[in-house]
Amino acid sequence: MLEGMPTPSRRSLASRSAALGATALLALGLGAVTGVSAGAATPRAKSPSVTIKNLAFSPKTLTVKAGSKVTVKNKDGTTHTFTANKGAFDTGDIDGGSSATVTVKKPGTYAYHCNIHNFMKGTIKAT
Ligand SMILES: [Cu+2]
Repeated sequence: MLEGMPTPSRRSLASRSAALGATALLALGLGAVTGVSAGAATPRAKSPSVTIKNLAFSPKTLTVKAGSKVTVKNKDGTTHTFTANKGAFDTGDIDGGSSATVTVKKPGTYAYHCNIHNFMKGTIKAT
């Protein structure tokens, strides 16, 4: 009968919730390291980003929804900018190792470049 075993059942519940607690703590710890808030199932879709490394933007073409904030992470040791060719957005100088955010307001295709290194180019598509 079910009434015959209340103690083992309670014990296994307790150890299960302890395991869940450890998992939650682990997730929180990972979130702190990556900067992604815990519980966000699809962080990429919600916070699109462009990474600068070795004097190049990555990805070369990024598609976002109009109105999105795009985070630009500069992983080089030198300063870069993230500047729309026609002025729709511009981070200004982003020091090496830091990041900046722009909002891509309207749908369209935006070619952009780095003001300091004119050969650095990329495209944002907003839908
Ligand atoms: Cu640059």
